Amino acid sequence: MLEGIGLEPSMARAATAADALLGRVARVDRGTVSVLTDAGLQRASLGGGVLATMAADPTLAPCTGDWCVLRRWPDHRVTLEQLLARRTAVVRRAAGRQGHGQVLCANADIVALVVALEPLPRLARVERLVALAWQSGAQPLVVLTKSDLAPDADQVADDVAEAVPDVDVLVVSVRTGRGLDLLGERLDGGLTMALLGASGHGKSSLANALLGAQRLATREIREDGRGRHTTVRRELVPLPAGGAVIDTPGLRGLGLLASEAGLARTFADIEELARGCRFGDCAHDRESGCRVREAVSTGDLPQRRLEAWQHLQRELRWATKRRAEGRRGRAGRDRSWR
Ligand SMILES: Nc1nc2c(ncn2[C@@H]2O[C@H](COP(=O)(O)OP(=O)(O)OP(=O)(O)O)[C@@H](O)[C@H]2O)c(=O)[nH]1
Ligand SMILES: [Mg+2]
Ligand SMILES: [Zn+2]
Repeated sequence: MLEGIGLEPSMARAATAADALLGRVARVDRGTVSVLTDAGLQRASLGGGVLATMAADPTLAPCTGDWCVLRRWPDHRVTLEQLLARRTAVVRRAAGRQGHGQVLCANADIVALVVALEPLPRLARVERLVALAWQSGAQPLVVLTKSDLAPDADQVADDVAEAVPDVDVLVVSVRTGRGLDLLGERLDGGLTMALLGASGHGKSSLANALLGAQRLATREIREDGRGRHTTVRRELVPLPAGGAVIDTPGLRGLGLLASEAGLARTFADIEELARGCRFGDCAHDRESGCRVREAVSTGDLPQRRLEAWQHLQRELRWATKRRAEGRRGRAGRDRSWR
């Protein structure tokens, strides 16, 4: 079981005690976790050590995708005693909770940003999702869904691909089956793919298609075109052919955590041009000798892309400041994700 979903020899060494059992968290429900193990699915409560660590740092609460060590007690209780170090983690700034991010999923190898082709995707949204994915340490992948509803799917895919250099863009449809084989191949070798994106864009439908079974609930989107949050829990589902998908609830707000790494990767073209600016701290606004604005004026860099970068930079500064202040700001909620 665990072999097929990314088990590494070093992990097995963490669970050698007679009463210890290695596992991977499939889902979390208020204080109990469901854990995949070689002895089947185990329900476990949280051990004292884990509870203490979580109190100090909420991002260390067990999360879907985590590898962990369980302990089986003589009275048949099972507790989660240790989380293994995460290789990747998708973390976003949590609404209202200062300082700490919210971990959306752990140990995904690929973070698939699921965006419907109908209605027409907004490139700024895709860039923002990709920045979040780069920060996780996993490989981002853009998956454009519902191609059956979009006659100009290929054109849109080209536009998206241009906005996110270094990231592959797949066009899929669960209705026609387009692209599903290619998507499935990405999991070869027992990789884990997390599905992230706004509600109603087809994450659970994709998970079901990869699984070959209607295991996860899906629902029609509302008449106003907005999703309605059918999925309410993050869930890791192993696939029959190996590998696993993590289905997640639709993202409402999408705060960036104060890390510039994700932005730099998403806007590598701007970072590259910026090295040619006269001033090292050029904001590409009104400074003289700005190579970035020059590229905009010659048409080498789309104006929209510079604006998206500036927007995200402002937001990042705002988040950093708020974290530094260490208290709840007046704007306690995440900015809504338009
Ligand atoms: N035409 C078409 N409809 C699709 C496709 N994929 C998903 N849908 C429909 O889109 C609606 C939403 O799909 P879901 O899979 O529930 O979306 P989700 O992203 O999981 O939504 P949340 O769980 O709310 O975050 C459902 O009615 C699906 O049948 C597709 O490829 N083509
Ligand atoms: Mg869903
Ligand atoms: Zn500049």
